[in-house]
Amino acid sequence: MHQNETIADDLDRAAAILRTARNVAVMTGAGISAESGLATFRGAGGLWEGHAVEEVATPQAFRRDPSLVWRFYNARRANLATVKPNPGHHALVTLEKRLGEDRITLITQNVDGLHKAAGSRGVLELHGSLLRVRCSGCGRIEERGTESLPDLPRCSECQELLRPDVVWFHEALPEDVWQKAESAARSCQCFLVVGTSAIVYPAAGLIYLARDRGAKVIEINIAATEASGEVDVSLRGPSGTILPELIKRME
Ligand code: BJW
Ligand code: ZN
Repeated sequence: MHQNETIADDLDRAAAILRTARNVAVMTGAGISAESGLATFRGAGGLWEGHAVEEVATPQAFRRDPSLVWRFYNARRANLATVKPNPGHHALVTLEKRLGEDRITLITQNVDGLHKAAGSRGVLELHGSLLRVRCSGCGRIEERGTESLPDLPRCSECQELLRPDVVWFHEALPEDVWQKAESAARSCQCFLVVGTSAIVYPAAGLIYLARDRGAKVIEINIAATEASGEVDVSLRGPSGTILPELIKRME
């Protein structure tokens, strides 16, 4: 069969799964924001190229050299002010409107805030947000958007160091957010996974939790991932093109 026909067939199969599901869970990763101009984490041109992950995304790194860690995060926060959501993010807003908020849960590993910026309402941010800071002393959380911060920003209440409100390796995910994500994965009939390498746990485990509970799994990614062998439909291509096409085919 011609390759384009295979893709068209897979899109139709995926659209049929989405259409017949009572509840849908979507989990996104850095790939959905790639077409907004944000680097993904892994691979050539990735955010961590030139940075050892342990140097910037662990609590140990922050204790060792907080100013290095803040420079890395402040550069990413400043860059966020220059980007906007792409057609992939917008398609998920359309899907939320079409299904109604009670039938869809949008789970993201991303810390870029682009789903909310696009207008998605119920977003579960598993790994926190670059737009918030948290006090490493008193735990107070503040929205600071993309405003410029010093290399060693301090809490106005207790003077301890602030940190980005993101989840680093070896840290627990926010408990309430995780509970909601797990419950959505357990109770959906369709789990749509977009633009993630599915390497990082516990997030990647949601894919298998949903599948083991009987959900059909659809993957959208430009490349094969850790999860590709386990999914029902694999849509290979950029999410900014595939997601709008998929939503169109649900009509
Ligand atoms: C496109 C596209 C296009 C491109 N269209 N697609 C050994 C050592 C240490 C830890 C562990 C270990 N073994 C296991 C662990 C646990 C660890 C883990 O999973 N490590 C793995 C690397 C093995 N996990 C943790 O530590 C977690 N915590 C934990 O386990 O706690 C235990 C605990 C329990 C109770 C109490 C206390 C502790 C925490 C994980 C936190 C992850 N945080 C990060 C950083 C966030 C802050 C920041 O941004 O700096 O989250 S890591 C990073 O990876 C980020 C992402 O959300 C996450 C996932 O990455 P993602 O989104 O999948 O991006 P990429 O780059 O990997 O993939 C992009 C994909 O897009 C690719 O597939 C492309 O093909 C595709 N793509 N363009 C569609 N246009
Ligand atoms: Zn404080």
